[in-house]
Amino acid sequence: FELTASMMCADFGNLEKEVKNLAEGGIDSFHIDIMDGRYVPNFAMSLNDMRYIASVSPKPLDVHLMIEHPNNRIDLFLNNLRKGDTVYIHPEAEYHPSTTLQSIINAGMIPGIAINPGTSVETVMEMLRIVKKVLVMSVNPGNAGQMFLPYVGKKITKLLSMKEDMDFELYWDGACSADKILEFAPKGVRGFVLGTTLLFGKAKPYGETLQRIRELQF
Ligand code: S6P
Ligand code: MG
Repeated sequence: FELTASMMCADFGNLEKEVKNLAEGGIDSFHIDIMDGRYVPNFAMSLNDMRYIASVSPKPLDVHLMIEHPNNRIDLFLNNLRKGDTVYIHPEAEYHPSTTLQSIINAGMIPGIAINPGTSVETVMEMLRIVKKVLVMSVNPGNAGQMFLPYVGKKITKLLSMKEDMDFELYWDGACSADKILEFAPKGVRGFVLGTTLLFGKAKPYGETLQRIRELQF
């Protein structure tokens, strides 16, 4: 399984060092939470933060756009990413989300959608045929350090059964803990976004934490 670092939880005073330590510690990619204070009630990282991390990161970026009408200025993000980076949009934030996904595909990036806890699989069904990645939100988007919402479990089970006939992989975002990885990695969830619950703000070096997660006994 893949492990991604939620960079809004990193120490911004030492961003280059944080990126280096995480990369050397074995992280697979960097998760960049972009917020506009409208689609979600918070501001997190900005375009410039993303650009900076892209410039110092040896690993792919995983950009999570929590902004209204991302297609209006999607070029600003796409022009500053590398082919093979992932861009997730929230379908509810766009009138024509499949047009936005097409812009992402045309630029050579991996298209993804993020599904909110209150959004059902049926509403995003058609987009599941276009995307390569689905980010299941197990907390409401906007903040790190929230509680896991247990009712999301049923939706993950449903998506896992659907992905057999489709071409997407499932990723977990929000309150990701060791017991969730233990439960859901064997069931087929491909990757996990690590934030304050498991990775940041701990006394241990990132490399040690990441190694312990990889050694979890299933
Ligand atoms: C939430 C955001 C997430 C968080 C992540 C933090 O709006 O999309 O990526 O940063 O969930 O992890 P944790 O363990 O603090 O919940
Ligand atoms: Mg996120």
